[in-house]
Amino acid sequence: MHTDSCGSFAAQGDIACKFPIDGDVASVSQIKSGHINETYLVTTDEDSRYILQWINRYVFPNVEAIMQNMSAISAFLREHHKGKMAMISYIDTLDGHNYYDDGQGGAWRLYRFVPDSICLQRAETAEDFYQSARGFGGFQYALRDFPAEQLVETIENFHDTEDRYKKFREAIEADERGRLQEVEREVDFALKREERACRLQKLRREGELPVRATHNDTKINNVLLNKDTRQALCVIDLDTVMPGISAHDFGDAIRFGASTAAEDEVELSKVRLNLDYFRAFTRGFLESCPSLTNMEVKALAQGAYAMTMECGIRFLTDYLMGDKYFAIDREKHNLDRCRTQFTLAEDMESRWEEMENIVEEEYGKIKAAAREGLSS
Ligand code: GN1
Ligand code: MG
Repeated sequence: MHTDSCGSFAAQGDIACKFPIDGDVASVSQIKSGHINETYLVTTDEDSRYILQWINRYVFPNVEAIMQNMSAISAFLREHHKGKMAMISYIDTLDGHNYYDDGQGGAWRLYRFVPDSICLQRAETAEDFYQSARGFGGFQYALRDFPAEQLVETIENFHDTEDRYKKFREAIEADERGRLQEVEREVDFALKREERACRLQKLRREGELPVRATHNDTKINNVLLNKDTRQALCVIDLDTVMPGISAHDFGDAIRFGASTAAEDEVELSKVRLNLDYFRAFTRGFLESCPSLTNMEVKALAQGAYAMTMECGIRFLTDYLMGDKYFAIDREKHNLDRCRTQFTLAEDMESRWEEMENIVEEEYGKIKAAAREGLSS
């Protein structure tokens, strides 16, 4: 078996053999994508390719629940949207389990690499970003009648921004790594914006925003595009599909994909909201998800702001707690990530009207086209 230059992947190769793969493992390489789970590409001597994933049990203690949610969603999409919404399917282990427990705390699962797919870490063009919006919007639309209450909450209060603030305060209080002094400016920035960051929570509680089965982790690297047409092929990383609100799916995609810089950029002057990308995503999301209510559409810009602030305080909370949750590649990585999010949120504040106008304009165009369709 071939080993990669960055180390031996023999262990992952052995784990892949616990599943009924075609041929013998020829090579394993790590795909650097995401901060929680670890992902590997496994190729066999028969040229079959698989994606093997190690599930982080600190973040997902209930592996059964994530696999159960996934099966429920797959079954629903197969029944109601046959052929329209591609889904990855996990392969059972040789002894019939939907994941492999390595006996050392590790949980592993495997699926076939989706042919002709690419996974982008950043949109190369506004069109790529538009396509990712079609993927996530289409996913949301396909699940519009899915009984969200049947899903297990795999991470409690995941996008409950108020609860995120509560945990943030606890981390400040505990200051277990003595890092508080260094981040006073960031703490102050976050606390001043608490009410604004939590506005959607209130609307959800008051029943103004419907609770649906949402993806909750809509970074562009969670939708596969066709490598030739670059159209959305399939939404992946369904571990956080849970009851939620649509504005969060819109918003998380924006905070990651419509920023002019990487999530961990250290040169903060490079971090801005790219309004062309914002428009492209809005158009794709609204076109592919016509089931959104007027209130949901009105909440989209706020969703982008809420997700950016929330992610910023999550990074900061983890930094204060000693980097336990998000994988880091360097010292202060989580602090750098927090700073980009806050810079982006501040930029959104100054471009609020433009963001709202874009949503309104794109929504107007879609409604006008629908009316025209009806009358012709
Ligand atoms: C984590 O691992 P990844 O990149 O799919 C996190 C998201 C954050 C994101 C920040 C389960 O997602 O909520 O928005 O990092 N996932 C979980 O980049 O916490
Ligand atoms: Mg993820």
